[in-house]
Amino acid sequence: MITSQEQEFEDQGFVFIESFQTPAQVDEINNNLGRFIAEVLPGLPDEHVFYENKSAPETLKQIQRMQDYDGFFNKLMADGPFRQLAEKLLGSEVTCQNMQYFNKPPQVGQATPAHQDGYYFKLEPCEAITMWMALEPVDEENGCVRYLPHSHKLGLRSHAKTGTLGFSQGITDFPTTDDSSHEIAFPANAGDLLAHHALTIHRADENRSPTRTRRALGFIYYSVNAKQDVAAWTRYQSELNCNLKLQGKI
Ligand SMILES: O=C(O)CCC(=O)C(=O)O
Repeated sequence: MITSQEQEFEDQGFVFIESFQTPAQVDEINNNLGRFIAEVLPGLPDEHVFYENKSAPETLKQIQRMQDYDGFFNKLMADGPFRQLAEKLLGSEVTCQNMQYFNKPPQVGQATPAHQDGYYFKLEPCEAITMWMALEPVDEENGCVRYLPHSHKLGLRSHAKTGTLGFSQGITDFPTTDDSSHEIAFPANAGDLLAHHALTIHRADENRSPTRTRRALGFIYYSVNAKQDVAAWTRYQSELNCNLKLQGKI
């Protein structure tokens, strides 16, 4: 049976689910995140940890592939409501790809350029989903996620390098007048979840708050029907990592 969530995902390219996790569950995630940052993060390779300013630990902005480094985050991604929702919305079994921590530290947290995740994933067919769950209140001031409804039905737009660490590619002609008039901002509370199709155009502003962080967790799942061009993906990743190292960003 098709539920309204699946219908909305299919029509709009995203769904917004309030209180996907309870306050107690969010506390448990935040506690484990604190433990991960204190104990696990120091052992991660440079290409999986990004700072706005590498010499200032408080400017930590992204962690990649958390599920590979920690049992708690592996279970959270692989086993439970996030994966179940991914399978329901995509209508297929999924594989777990990447669990990410996203922060925009106050004063320095940069904007997320408009992009389509599918441009990075190199999948055929492009069947994948990204979930994004707020770990604290997120609004227009500290940089909430913004979606362009129905954009997942219009194919991939042209992307080019952005210079933004963690979001290396952005849509070249964004925003058109049409983009600006249709974009919707999604303020969220801790535990609220956004889930978008890999072709849905999205972005977020910089953090303009002088004091508040903007912390969230991301979950990327591919449909088992999607085949990755592994050679193209590996080539792109190693070129990117090499450039980031040369620029002293990682
Ligand atoms: O956290 C953000 O600013 C955006 C995250 C994002 O683009 C994604 O999860 O695909």
